[in-house]
Amino acid sequence: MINKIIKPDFKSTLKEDRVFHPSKKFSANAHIKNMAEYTKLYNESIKKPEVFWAREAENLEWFKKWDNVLEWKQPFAKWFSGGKINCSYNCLDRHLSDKGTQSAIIWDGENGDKRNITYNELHEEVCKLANVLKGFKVKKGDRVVIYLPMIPEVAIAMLACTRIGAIHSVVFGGYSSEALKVRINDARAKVVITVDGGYRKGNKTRMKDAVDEALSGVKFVKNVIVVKRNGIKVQMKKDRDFLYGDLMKKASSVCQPAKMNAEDPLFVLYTSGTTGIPKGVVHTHGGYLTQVAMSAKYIFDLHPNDKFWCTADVGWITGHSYVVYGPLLNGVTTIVTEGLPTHPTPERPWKLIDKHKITQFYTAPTAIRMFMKIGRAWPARHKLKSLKVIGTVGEPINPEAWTWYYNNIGKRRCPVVDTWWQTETGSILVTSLPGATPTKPGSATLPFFGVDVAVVDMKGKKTKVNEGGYLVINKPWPSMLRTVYKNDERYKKTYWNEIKGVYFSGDGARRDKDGYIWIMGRTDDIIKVAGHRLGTMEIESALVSHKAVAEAAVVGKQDEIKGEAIVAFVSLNLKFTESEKLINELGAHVVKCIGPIARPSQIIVVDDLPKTRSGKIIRRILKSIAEGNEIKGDTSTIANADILEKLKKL
Ligand code: 7RM
Repeated sequence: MINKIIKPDFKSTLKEDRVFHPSKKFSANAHIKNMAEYTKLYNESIKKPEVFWAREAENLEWFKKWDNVLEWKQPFAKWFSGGKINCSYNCLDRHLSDKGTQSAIIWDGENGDKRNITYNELHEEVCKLANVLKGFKVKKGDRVVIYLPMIPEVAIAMLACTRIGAIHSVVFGGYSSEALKVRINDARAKVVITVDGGYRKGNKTRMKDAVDEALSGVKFVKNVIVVKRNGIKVQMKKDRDFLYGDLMKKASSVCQPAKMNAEDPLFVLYTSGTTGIPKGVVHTHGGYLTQVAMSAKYIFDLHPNDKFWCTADVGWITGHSYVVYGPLLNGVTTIVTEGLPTHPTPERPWKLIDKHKITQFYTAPTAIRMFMKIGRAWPARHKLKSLKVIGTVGEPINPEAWTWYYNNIGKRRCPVVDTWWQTETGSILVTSLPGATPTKPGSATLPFFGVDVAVVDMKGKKTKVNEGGYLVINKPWPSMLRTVYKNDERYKKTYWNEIKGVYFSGDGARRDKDGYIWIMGRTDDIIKVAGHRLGTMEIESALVSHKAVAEAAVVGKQDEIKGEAIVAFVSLNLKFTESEKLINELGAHVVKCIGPIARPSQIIVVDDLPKTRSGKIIRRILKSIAEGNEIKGDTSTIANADILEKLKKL
């Protein structure tokens, strides 16, 4: 639910008038060459969605054609129902006759390890692992949790699930055992695929231990498959845990792809919402695959032999759609990298681009700002001549970072695509098209094909030019989430009830005189820290689960690199007093409950939190305090006004 007490600050201060046009040379070879082509297709996609999407779906291979392109009983959509399809078949088998020996995955490990996996090899591995899963009695519709670092096995595991129709749920490797447990429980997974441990800045991490902890007392997980990565010693529970390598040695490499219904779930991905419990976002086969394949093709202008590098972790939606499925559905090479891009040196990404002749680079503003801070000397040493398109995703990009990216990575040659979308949307919905759209730094530009967006007020009325409002989507699209796993009510309430009749994104935005969309950030209690999506409520529940904490309120504070940083205000239980030790302990406690990404950068102890008469914490005030700003707006609703004076002194 959006926080009705915080009226979002919709005044946009961003002024940016520059416009960048794609070069003639780029446009000449692009799938979409100019705005006239974009407009024509866009209009068709909105006026005749069934014609448009049927044509796009036909680019995939279906075992059986669909009966209906769309059945829409708001808020439940069915796309391509009656159709039969398989994801791994479309990512792999379909390409083998002409691309069998081409690289499907080029992997660059954190410790210098490298692997090059051809489509033939990937197909073989996927079939083998699918047979291993079958051996563990995994059937259509069963859930498999994947808790792995960025190693090729993560893609193999996802594809193996889709081959037999099992539903995968990838859990970000940086989540703690407790966060993992919540997800395994909600999904009621039958099998978990994990690793002994990974690497972080050269140090070995322990992941199997976290799985063991998460599984204590859990009966429904029958087997754990353990990939060997960093070689640390781990415990193997008899009859439950098996080494990936041992299992694969014995597995057959012949596995027929399951014929899945278009509307069968493909995966569940947990994402933060505005309550303490994450939501299992459900995506299905037919619609998701169709829109992910076509969005990757048009937005990154994919051509045969392209090498596509998306730096996201597969634990997030960006990794699902544009590390694994988008590139493989298009038969290009995907670059998979483990560890920080700046480790062992800040030169790593630029070296990699030149070495492999990478053609598309897709990253987040937080990474761009970090590269910017480290300095342009590093990319300046590299030609980066192979790059054609560079992209950004995850948070609003400030025009300075956009321009730096354009100048220093794109070398003023490559169009920048600023792509807006969400875990729930499955694929990119607002973006420029690199060969067509004139771009404005800081704007995600225009709606993608088939996407009917609007910026409206709470009543659903369109806002005026440049006036802020809520970004909504008027009509269903193929890769939209179908529901929240096992919770249709939460799905309806969160996405289709805030503003009547439309999909509520939770983002604030404005449209300028050219119809360009400028995203202004979240209007609810979700924050983006270094591109990671976190719910303030999750962090708050972690804090109050510590014995010293009486109450907690978490807000996002503007941060030069991370976009937002986490600031926590806590009041303590009577027996406890503030100390450095306690503050450190609280930070560590959040890490234990969620993971290092959720550690507050600041924890501030207060006597009391500012509240309304009905007891709701007024976060707006805390945000101003955290950012060192004057407290603006109405403060008359505060019940405990005396606390305000104390807070101001902080
Ligand atoms: C893909 C992803 C979704 C939230 C979304 C926005 C923010 C994403 C942009 C952006 C401005 C962008 N999925 N967001 N892309 N804001 N410009 N290009 O990030 O589910 O993890 O997060 O991210 O607030 O609602 S996500």
